[in-house]
Parts: sequence; C-alpha cells; structure tokens
Amino acid sequence: MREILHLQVGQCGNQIGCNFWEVISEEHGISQNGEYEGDSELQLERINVYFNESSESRFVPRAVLVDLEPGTMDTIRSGKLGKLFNPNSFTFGENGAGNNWAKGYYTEGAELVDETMDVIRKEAEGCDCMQGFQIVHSLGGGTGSGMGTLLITKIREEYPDRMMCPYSIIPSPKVSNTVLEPYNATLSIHQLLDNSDEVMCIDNEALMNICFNTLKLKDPKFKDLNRLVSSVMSGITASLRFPGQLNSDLRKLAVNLVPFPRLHFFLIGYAPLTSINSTGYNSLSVSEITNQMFDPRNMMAACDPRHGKYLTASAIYRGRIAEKEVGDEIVKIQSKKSDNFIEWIPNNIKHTICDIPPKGEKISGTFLGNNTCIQEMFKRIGTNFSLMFKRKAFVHWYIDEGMDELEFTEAESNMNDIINEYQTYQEASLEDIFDQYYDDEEDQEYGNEEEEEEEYEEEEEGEYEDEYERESGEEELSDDDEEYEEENIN
Ligand SMILES: Nc1nc2c(ncn2[C@@H]2O[C@H](COP(=O)(O)OP(=O)(O)O)[C@@H](O)[C@H]2O)c(=O)[nH]1
Ligand SMILES: [Mg+2]
Repeated sequence: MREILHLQVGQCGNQIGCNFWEVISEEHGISQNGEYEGDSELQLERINVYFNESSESRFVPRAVLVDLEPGTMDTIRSGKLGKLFNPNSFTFGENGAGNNWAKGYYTEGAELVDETMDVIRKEAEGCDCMQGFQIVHSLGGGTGSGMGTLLITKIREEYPDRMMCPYSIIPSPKVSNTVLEPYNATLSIHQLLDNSDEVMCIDNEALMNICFNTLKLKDPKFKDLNRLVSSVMSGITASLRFPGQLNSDLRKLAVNLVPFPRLHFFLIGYAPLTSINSTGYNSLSVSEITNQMFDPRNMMAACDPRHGKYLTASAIYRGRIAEKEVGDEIVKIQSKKSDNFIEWIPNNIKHTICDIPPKGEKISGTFLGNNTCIQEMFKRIGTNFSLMFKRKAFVHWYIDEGMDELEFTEAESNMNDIINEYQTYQEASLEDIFDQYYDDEEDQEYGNEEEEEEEYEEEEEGEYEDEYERESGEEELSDDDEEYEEENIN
C-alpha cells in the first residue's frame, strides 16, 4: 500500500487538519470512534493510504499533531475527534512561538523537534511502502511556519526520496493577527522552495474574498474559511484515496504538474462554492462545473490566472459523470482559453473522474493549476517584507532567537528569484525555448574544448538531463494506460 503520513502543525494547521480528518472519515465511512460503518467497497479499497488499521479493526488516522502550546491539543482531545486520533501522536510544547518564525525554527521548535521526529519515525516504520508526507500549516504565525518548515527540512534529510506535499495557508492583511506575517511567510517560502515537491497554496485573502463575494457572508469566521479549505483538500486527495486512473499518487501528481523543479506552487480552483445553508440545493452540469473551476473567482489564491499562463493543469471531477462529457468539456475550455496556456507544453490539462461525490453534492470539481500568475501572491508578500526590512523593523525579535540577519536577505532574494523565474517562463515563446536549448548545447561544446575533466562531467550532466526529459515526457503520456493496466490486474 502506498501510505501517506499527515502532519498538522500550529493552531491553523491543527484546526484545518482536524476538519480534513472529519471530512475524509465521513467519506470513507469511518465513525468518530474509528469503526467502519460504510456501505461501499470503494470506501475501503485504498483506506490504508491515510488510515492505519489497528488489531481491533479500528481505523486510526496516520497523523502527527504538533503545537508549541498545549491549548490546541486540549481542544482536539475534548472535541468530536478526540477518540479518533492515536493518543501517542500528539506532541506539544508549553511556551508558544509568539508569532515568531525564529522561535519555531531555531529555539522553541528546535527543542520539540526530536520528540516529534520520533513519532514520525515510528509511523513511517509501520508503513509498507510510504509514498510521502503532507503537512498542514500556516505561514503567517510562528509554529506552523517556523517549526513546520523545520520539520520539513528534517524529514527531507531523513527521507530524501519521499514526496513532500505541504498545504500552506498564506497570510493576508484581511485576516491578519500580526505585522510580522510577511517576514514569517517569506522565511517559510525560502524553505519550501528547496525542501518540498508540491505546495498547495491556500491564501486567506482569496478565502476571504470568496466568503464575501460569492457566499455573501457578512462576517466570515475561520470556521467558514476552513470549510472551504476542507472541501478543497478532500477534492485534491480524492484521487489518492479512491481508486482511479490519474494522479493516483503524490509522485505522479508532481510528474504531471511540475515542469521545472522550483516551480511547484499550485493554484487551486474549486466548484461548486456553496455556503453551509445552500449545500444540496444546486445541481450543476459538467459544463458549469468546468467553467467555474477555471473561473478566477473560484481560485483559492488571490491571483488572476488571466494575468499569467498555465504551464500545466489537472482537474478532478467527482460524481457519476460520463468520461466523454468531461473530455469534451476539457477540450472546449482549452480551446476557449488557448492564449492562457503555454504553447510549448502540448496537452497540458489532465483530468480524472472519481465516482464518489463529496457529501452533500451530486458532482464537484477540483482544479490544480501551475500558473505563472502565482507570482502575484509572492509579490504581495514580498513587497510588504521589503517595506519593513528596508528599515530593519522588528528584525531584532528574530536576532534575539539566534538568527542571522543574512537569512532575511537570502530569503528576500530567493523570493525575488522565483518571481522572476515565473515571469521568464510566462514570456517565453516556443522559439525562446528552442534557442535556449541550442545555447545550452553550444555552451557545453565550448566547455569540452577547455578541459578534459570538465568535458566528461558536463557531457554526463547533459545526457542525464536529456534522458530525464524524455523519460518524464513518456511517463506523462503513458500515465493513464499504465494505471489502467494496474487497475485491471487488481
Ligand atoms: N484559514 C485559516 N487561517 C488561520 C486559522 N488560524 C490561524 N490562521 C492564520 O494563520 C496565521 C497565524 O498562524 P497560527 O496558526 O495562529 O500560528 P501558529 O500557531 O504559531 O502556527 C495568520 O495568518 C492567521 O490568519 C484557521 O483556522 N484558518
Ligand atoms: Mg499558536
């Protein structure tokens, strides 16, 4: 079985994480005591991806819960899901992180991290063939952002070949609790760039806009934002949790969506968007779902896809829908928005159907896009970071925790780099890509003349890159067939 190990860190991470477990437990027919009460074989077929089965045939989330203060954990233990989690999977500190990334990464978090790694190791050892990790955390506070990225770094060291998939909640001044958020978020993104494979960007700014403009809520609360997040998480993970044919594990998802290693921050769309009171009243057609999924108003990051280009995209439909209908709609939308798709990656929208709809809906759609417009989100954070950092405002709080100011400078320039990289690929035409390819080749030949040692190395590197491109290209094309065969054999 290809297991996933889930982590939830900090207040936001734990609140959203618990919502996620509530939703998927229900979808898989697991009661709040961990007993199976479902009615369909499909619910159990891949249950081991997220749940451990204990000897008394109880299903227990493969989850590790972490916070630097005990309050969040107490709330979970006394709440609805208190009995669902394994009591050994809670690790917590006493002092909190005071919304300071450095406390999470260097001091308070560093004290707790070994204990947490022990719990993670134990869970990992119990797996048959773990595919990777998902972590839910906010980037604006101290624990989820600082200790969250510390855990990501430690996990990468210990499990370098497993996938790392963070669900990162991006701060917004519209929902803010502190002025330090741009610092915390930038320092986190600096880490996420190097140590993660696919980041699901969930932007509080966009969630707030959806609550106001689409759901018409006058005074949205975290509970309303988190309801949206759990729908999206359930949608994204549906292809991992239920039998299907595309993106059936974290690596395949990354292979299809990440054309360049650093460009792994996804824009997420979801349809239908409904408030608690109106679920179940509207039934949309496949065509309406498709249009909404691609609609800027349905995006979970405050970026406008019309300002950028899609490098790749992937849509997952849920419900009893005909394959042909979905295929037709995808062709339609791709030709309608053809200017919006990069021309040098052909067939860059993949889709899949999961028969089981989310609770309360007949059909739904979740959309993952690798769109260059995500740079708008980075710019928003980066601008606020630079305004404060120019005057070194608040920097002493981080230095006090033993941090070097240089790390601020590096994080800032890493953020600027990624913004520029997105922009470069957005502007690149088919000709540019060819030119670049030939330039690279020429450079290599030139190097050959210079030194023999180097020649050997560079040639190897070049070959490897070529091969890699060919291989991943093939994998993308044959993904469906391959999966289909697997399904038949089983
Ligand atoms: N969407 C959402 N955002 C949250 C929630 N709780 C906190 N946040 C955001 O997360 C950031 C603060 O991080 P928090 O998780 O409280 O800090 P930590 O406990 O130190 O990790 C701020 O940007 C908040 O707006 C939540 O339940 N849902
Ligand atoms: Mg906290």
